[in-house]
Amino acid sequence: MEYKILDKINFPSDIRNLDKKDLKTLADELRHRTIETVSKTGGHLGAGLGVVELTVAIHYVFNTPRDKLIWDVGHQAYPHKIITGRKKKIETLRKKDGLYGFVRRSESEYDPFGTAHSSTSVSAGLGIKIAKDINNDNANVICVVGDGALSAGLAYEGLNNAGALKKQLIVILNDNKMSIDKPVGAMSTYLARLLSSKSYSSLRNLIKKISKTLPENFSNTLYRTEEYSKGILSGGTLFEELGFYYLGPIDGHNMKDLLSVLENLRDNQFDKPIFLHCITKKGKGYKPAEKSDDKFHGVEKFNIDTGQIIKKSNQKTYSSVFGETLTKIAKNDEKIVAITAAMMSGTGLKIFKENFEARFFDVGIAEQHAVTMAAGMATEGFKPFVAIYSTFLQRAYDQIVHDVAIQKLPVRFAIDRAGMVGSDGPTHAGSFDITFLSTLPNFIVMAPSNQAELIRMIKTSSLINDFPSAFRYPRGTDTLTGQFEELNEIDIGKGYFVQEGNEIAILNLGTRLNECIEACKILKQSDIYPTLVDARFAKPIDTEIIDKILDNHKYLITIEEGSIGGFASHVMNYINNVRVKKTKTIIKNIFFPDKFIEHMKPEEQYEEIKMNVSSIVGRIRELLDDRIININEFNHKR
Ligand SMILES: Cc1ncc(C[n+]2csc(CCOP(=O)(O)OP(=O)(O)O)c2C)c(N)n1
Repeated sequence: MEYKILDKINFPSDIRNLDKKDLKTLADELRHRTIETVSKTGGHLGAGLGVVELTVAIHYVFNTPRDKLIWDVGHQAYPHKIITGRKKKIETLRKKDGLYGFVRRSESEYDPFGTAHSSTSVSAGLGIKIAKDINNDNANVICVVGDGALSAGLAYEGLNNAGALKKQLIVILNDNKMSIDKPVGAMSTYLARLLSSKSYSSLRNLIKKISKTLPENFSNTLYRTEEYSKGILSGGTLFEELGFYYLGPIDGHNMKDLLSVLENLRDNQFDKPIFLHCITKKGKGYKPAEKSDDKFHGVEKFNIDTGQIIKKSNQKTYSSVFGETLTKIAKNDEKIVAITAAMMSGTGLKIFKENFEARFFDVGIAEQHAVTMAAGMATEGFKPFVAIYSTFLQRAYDQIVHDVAIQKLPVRFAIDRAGMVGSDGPTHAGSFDITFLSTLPNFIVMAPSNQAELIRMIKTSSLINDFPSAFRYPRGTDTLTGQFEELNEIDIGKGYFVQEGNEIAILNLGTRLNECIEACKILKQSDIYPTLVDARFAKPIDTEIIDKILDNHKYLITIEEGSIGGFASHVMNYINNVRVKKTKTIIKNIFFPDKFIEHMKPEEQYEEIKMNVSSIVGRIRELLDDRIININEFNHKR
């Protein structure tokens, strides 16, 4: 498709050469290009569509990349990527060797700070501003943060510090009244009140307020450009109390208003940071997105005309198995409560909310709070299930250690998106949870090898009342075999033999089990019959089963979808430091390599890290080839 203006734009410097009246057309074209792209690549759409005007206006007014622009989360930065030198590459988004689905420093000088987890922008921006000040560099620093991201404590830590330091940082609130699901919390209500409050509607009053609060030159300029000051208010807000100049709310899709305000911010000196409140619409300009419940927050490839997703799997996701199972168990156990940190749909908990509204808690993007709140509930005899993606749980580590593990509170962690996650890449991969949880005293850590096992583990953890427990499961789908009713809870710390063979044993933790089964089938053709064990527990490990393996096998391979220091480390610790009997069994451990794995399809990732079927076969053959070499050496020496 040809674009009248966008085709001439490669960098923000091209935009700055445009006539102001063409910026609206540029924004419309950029919006269209973004829709066109995401329909082919999949990814985050709604958020980007909501900031198209803001993106164009910021790059037009400010001197990026010298002025630093920091997008919170970074999922809304696709339009920004298109006009900052990545127009041709945009269709490689989220693919192997292609552009990243969030923001990363290595991709462009227009991306001064990597993001993907939410609510970091103010802290990062403040750090950059402080450094600039020390270097006598007066470049502007602009952070764009969403209303959803403002539910996280980290955002307030940044605002609080910025207010106290009186740095001339520009924070733009992109208020679309949406997180992924509906936004939650008192802040969301407060922002809505700011928007609707009648007392701010009179232009005369507004100007008066502004004149009182803002530096003189700024309010004078504002006065002159009356047309945009409609709706602007200042003073008396929470943000003022935090030490900011508060401006807004303004219409974040009105190019003229945006330009006037941003130019004022650029051309004036302030003795405090600025908080500019912009009202935007998530999914703006694309009807199917505007109408959908999640405003096309994250989508697969879709048909542009209809908005229909092109390929939908009819298999069940692990997340939905979790949500449905917990809902069934909760029917007979009124102590069960479910907690999510802004990921109700993603974690499959919508069904739980529909059934038990009063026992469901979406705390917003507040993982730390979610964990400590769950710990509080556990002290009162409740059975909290905290469903958080592995990668986001990293943020709540001290709460896990200090509030849960040390107090031995029976909080249940449902850890979604464990292992490789495909096109969301290293910022979203669930690589570390086995390691960081199983290192903690008192924790019980499980990893189901399939969806039936997941059901068993949810049932099991509902019965663990003396310890914290966790079960971790991957993104994606599988075929569920087995009925809820017939799937019983399991014994703590007990694995099971999937098949008994000889010479070599595979000790698997998690959903590589299918690959191991396939690998065994292939090896059988070469008369190799491995024993295969599903360990189920990373902690406590099944020492009885390990003893049996060591007594009867020359070789042992452990396999898990996580970093070094996890399951294998506990197995090796048992063998080397705890077990009295020495072993001659040769042991290899398969886990994630010591590097962050790039974004690509999950199957490509597992191929790269040598954890797919053919690699598992290859690794077993390698071990057995060593056997031949060893025997040859032995014969030779004789
Ligand atoms: C720490 C963390 N938890 C959860 C997420 C998942 N997540 C990505 S975007 C998003 C919603 C952000 O809402 P908002 O800041 O309002 O931006 P919008 O998508 O509405 O533009 C969430 C919860 C995340 N990126 N980081």
